[in-house]
This record gives sequence, C-alpha cells and structure tokens, in this order.
Amino acid sequence: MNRRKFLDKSYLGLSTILVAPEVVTNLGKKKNFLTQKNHHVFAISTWNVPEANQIAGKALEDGLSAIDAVVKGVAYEESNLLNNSVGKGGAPDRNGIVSLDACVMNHNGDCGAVLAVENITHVAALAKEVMEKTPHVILAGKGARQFAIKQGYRPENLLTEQSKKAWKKWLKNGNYEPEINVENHDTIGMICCDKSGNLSGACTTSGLAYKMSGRVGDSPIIGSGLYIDNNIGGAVATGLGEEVIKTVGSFLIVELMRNGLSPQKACEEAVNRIIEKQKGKPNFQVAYLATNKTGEVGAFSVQSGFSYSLYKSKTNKNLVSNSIYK
Ligand code: SD4
Repeated sequence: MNRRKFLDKSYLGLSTILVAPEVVTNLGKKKNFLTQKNHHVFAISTWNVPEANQIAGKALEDGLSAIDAVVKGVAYEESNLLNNSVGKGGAPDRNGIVSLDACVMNHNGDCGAVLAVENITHVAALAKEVMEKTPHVILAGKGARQFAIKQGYRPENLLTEQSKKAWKKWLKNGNYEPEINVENHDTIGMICCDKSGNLSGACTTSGLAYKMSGRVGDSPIIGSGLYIDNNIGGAVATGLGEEVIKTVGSFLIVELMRNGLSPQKACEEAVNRIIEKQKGKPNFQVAYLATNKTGEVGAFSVQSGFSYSLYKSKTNKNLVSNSIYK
C-alpha cells in the first residue's frame, strides 16, 4: 500500500469515527421516534376501578406521559368518597384520624413517597412533587403535610360521616384484626405505559382500616407496594402490607421477570414466598399485579376475590385474578 492510499484509508477511517456517532445518534433518534409513534399504550390497576383506569388510559391515548397518567388516574379514586381504602373517605386509624400513604416511580427510576399524611386528598400527586421538587424520596407526617400546603394543596377533612359511623361501630369491639379484603374497591396500585413505551406507576391508600396511629404499610414503600424498571416491567401490591414489606414483593416480582419469568409466574412466586412461611391457610389477603415491557400482564393473590382493571386497545376490562386459596 503506498502512502497516498494509506492516507486515503486512514482519512476514511477517521471520517467513519467522526461521522459514526452522529449516524448512530440519528438512527437512535429515528428509532425512538418510530417507537414513540407506534407504541401501544396500556393501563393496569388493582381492583375494579373502571373510571380511574379509563381516565389513565384516555390520558395515555391523548399523549400524556405515563407518570402524569398514573397520577391523573389514581386521583379519581383519591377523591371518590365511596372508596374507603383510598384518599378522602378512607377508613381512619383507631383514633379516628385518616392518614394517607402514596408513592410514584417513573421510567428513569426516580421515585417519591409520602407517609402518614393528614388532610391532603391527592397524595400520589404530592409524592410526585416530592420526587420532582425536593432532593428527597420520602416525606412523612407533618413535614409532608407542610410541604403539601406550601405547594398549594388545600387542607381538607378526610373523615366522611360514613367512615366516622363505621369507625364508631368498630370502636364498640375494637378488635385489632386485619380484615381480608375481598371487596371491589381497595388500595389502588396503577402502572401505565405511554406512547414512548415508558412505564411509570403509583400506589395510594389510607392503609389498613383502624390501624395503630403512625402505622405505615407497603403502599408508599418503593420495592414493596410498587416497583418499576423501565427495561423490565413493573409490579404493584395490595392487601396486608406487613407481609408485602417482609418479602419486598414488587421488587421481587420485577427481579423475577428480569430473570425470565412471565409476569404471571413472577406474581405466583411472590405470593408463594409469603405463603411458605405460614402455618396453614392465612387469614389475610395479599395480591399482586405486574406487567412486563411488552404489556403481558400477570396477577395472583392469596385469597380469592382479587380482580384488576386493564385498559388496552381503547377497551377497559375488569379481570378476575387466580389465587392460592379458593
Ligand atoms: C396497607 N397495602 O397499608 C395497604 C392496604 C391495602 O387492601 O392494600 N389494603 O397495608
């Protein structure tokens, strides 16, 4: 090879090196652009919450990001007075005080949570504000409430007449027995996938009815009540939070999916982790709902009675989950 040819070649090589990143970037952008346009959106929620799931699904169709869609969707249940496990109208603690827990997690792995917050209805939105506007992940109690008020949230009385009546009735016996939740409305855990193919989730609850003052369950604990990994999928939990926390349920499910399990098998395995430590049939409910990146959904619970909402292809459905015990 003469010097001239060598220089030509090395020039070519150099130009490839210089040009390549741009080409790759452009291709990358093009690919992202195509994915953005073509991705099928979906929304899943624990329990039969058609309105909340529909609101989120519609928001996704309209081009909202997954994180904004989950917050918008769960907000419906937070202000639904008939849902006595979430937001305003939620069951109080044993002192008659309603305190709420929530968390959110986005496709970047950023998250925010608020624990034991009083007088604020939209705690999932508040958790998002913690994520976006503070250097922290968790704000609890009075600090979370103060932060909410600074952000312009209006303090409200969250104890409705109906919840007060039920609490007073409970006080007569005052048995501290966590109840098996088989009713249709419960803690709402929601995962959305937006047009860019990004996943985000939210979990919001008033916690166990008549809990001890200060008790916090799994719902606002990242990895327990909710976990998202945008490369793998996401999971949410409902039911007796203590059992979910002990097994870090949602993180476990996402890790099982990372290792190749389907969302269904991963949920079943996470329920098994709880059950294998019990002597006989437990008297509590725990239920999981999960999705992977392709929109494959799995659900499984300890007791029967768990169902979930699925918005896909502009259709909203309520589907019954399988359980270990019938
Ligand atoms: C908690 N997991 O505080 C929540 C309660 C719940 O159905 O999901 N209830 O433990």
